[in-house]
Amino acid sequence: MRKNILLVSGLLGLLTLGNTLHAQEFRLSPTPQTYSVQEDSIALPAQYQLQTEADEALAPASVLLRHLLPESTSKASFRISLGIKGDKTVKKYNRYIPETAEGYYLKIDKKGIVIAGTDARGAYYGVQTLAQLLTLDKLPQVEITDYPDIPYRGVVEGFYGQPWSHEARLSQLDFYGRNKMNVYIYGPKDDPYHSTPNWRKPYPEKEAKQLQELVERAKQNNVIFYWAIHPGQDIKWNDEDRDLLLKKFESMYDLGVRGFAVFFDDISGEGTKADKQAELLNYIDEHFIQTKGDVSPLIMCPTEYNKSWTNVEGGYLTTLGEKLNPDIQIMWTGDRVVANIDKQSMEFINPLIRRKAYIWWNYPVSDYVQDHILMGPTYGNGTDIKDDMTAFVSNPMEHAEASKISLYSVADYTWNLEDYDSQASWHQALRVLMPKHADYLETFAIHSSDLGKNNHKFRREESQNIRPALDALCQTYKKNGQIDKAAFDQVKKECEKICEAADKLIATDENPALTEEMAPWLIYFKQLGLYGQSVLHVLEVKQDGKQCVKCALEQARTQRIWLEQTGKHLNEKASQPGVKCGGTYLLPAFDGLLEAASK
Ligand code: LOG
Repeated sequence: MRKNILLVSGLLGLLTLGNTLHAQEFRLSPTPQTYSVQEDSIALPAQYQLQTEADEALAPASVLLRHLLPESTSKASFRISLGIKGDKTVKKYNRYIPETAEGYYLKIDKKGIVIAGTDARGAYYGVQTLAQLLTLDKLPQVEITDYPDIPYRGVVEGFYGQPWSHEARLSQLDFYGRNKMNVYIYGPKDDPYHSTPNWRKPYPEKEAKQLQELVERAKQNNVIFYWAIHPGQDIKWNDEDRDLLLKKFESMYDLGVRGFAVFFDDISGEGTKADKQAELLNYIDEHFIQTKGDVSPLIMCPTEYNKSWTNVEGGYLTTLGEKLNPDIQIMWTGDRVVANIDKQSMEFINPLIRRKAYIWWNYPVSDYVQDHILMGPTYGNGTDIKDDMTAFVSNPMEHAEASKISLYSVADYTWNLEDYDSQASWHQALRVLMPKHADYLETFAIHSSDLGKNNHKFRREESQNIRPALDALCQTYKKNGQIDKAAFDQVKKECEKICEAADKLIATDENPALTEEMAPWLIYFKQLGLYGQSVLHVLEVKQDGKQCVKCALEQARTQRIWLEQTGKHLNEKASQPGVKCGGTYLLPAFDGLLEAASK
């Protein structure tokens, strides 16, 4: 008989189902705050009875629950109860429900399942956790008390370049719901109706209809859809422009939008004046946000939105801090435009703006390194700053599907900072995106992580798995022309893996959107693997002395040209044209070896 052994590692919610043949690892993500599990799991009975409250706010949770468990029958004794603190269905469990907004209590035992939310969104998150547990063969008997560390978690589509497609956005919103993120801010720099000069105009019919659809989808996923305007480059500080802005917001409200933001980033001239910005925003707050009554707090992005661009004496941020109504949220990207956020960065900004900052994290955005695709682990933000911010939203790449690697981890981090494990989260993200090709995806991702030299001086680890071997091989070879056999074999194996990964990922239909986005880089990646192999071949031929060294050298040099040309002629229209990956360690190592072998 098969027996599942459940191991709980601390509060991590890491649950290993030990099976002699098919050991599989299971981790709830985002990592729950507290989690306890009993040794024996149960089979979900064929007959069960769903009990939910007929509350409109609870609709996304009950719709999801019914979708997961469609066979409810009133006769069954196994009860599945869903409700919010105070509801009859979950009354018995009131004292277990966490205080924190969006929390939930989930209990699974032989008698039934209870999902009791602190509020409607909490109940929804409880059902999402159940959805993850239902992917297991058997249901573990668990008690989970869970809530988010950061009140607002999500994404700001705020990059330059090709805005996401409608389809991509729909898929993103589903992804946010599944991963307990509650914010999506619409603000693509290259949407003409978001920015200067067309921010004053209403959307054409087709775009308006699509936005309406997005709002609806966000609602189903319990995501707040914010629409952002970027008027600063040509706004006149007069009643006419103020009213045009409000009129635009009103038209967005009519499409269903219930969250609004005003961005004053990346502008110059009149629009940058703090007192004028504050006056306008307070007006919007008082005459629109507050009067509507069903709208989320107003968000603003300041012109001085990071420390390196801040002139404290100039008084810009101090003015905003003093003048802006306290319920208006102020965005902040950290010490630089692109920076990890830590305690010190929060201690700088919060006193200046007299509130907790709304973090706009510029990762994995790649609009300043468009020749790169950023697929590596998400790491570097403080784990001790949960009480210092109201929100943490990530600005992603124009590659929506590939961005999910990082967004998955942003969801995990913002939910539970202390238990965040960037490596584990990354591995799992790869598995979520391409369950059957995860190992190949990992091979590609590990070599497509760093940004290369860039204006923002933001770098990421790359090729960590093979660096020791690459270093050892290069050092000994350059020193005395000797081949470190163990290192050589490892690098050779890695080159084979690279070629195989490129082949598998380009040919699979497991996640077509992801393959499409990666394709230019995969084409290059294959050439990189082949180049590595040709360089290693030179080393071998030189050592055994039996084959034509000149021929091997010529072949490697030609392969290098193939690589160069391939990289140059892909992604040609980008601001940083071409494609690059493996540029931080792999390529310099191969080049160095070839040069040494040429001597
Ligand atoms: C822009 C943003 C862009 C990002 C990275 C903010 C607040 N604004 O330098 O639209 O995607 O940097 O290039 C920005 O970050 N300006």
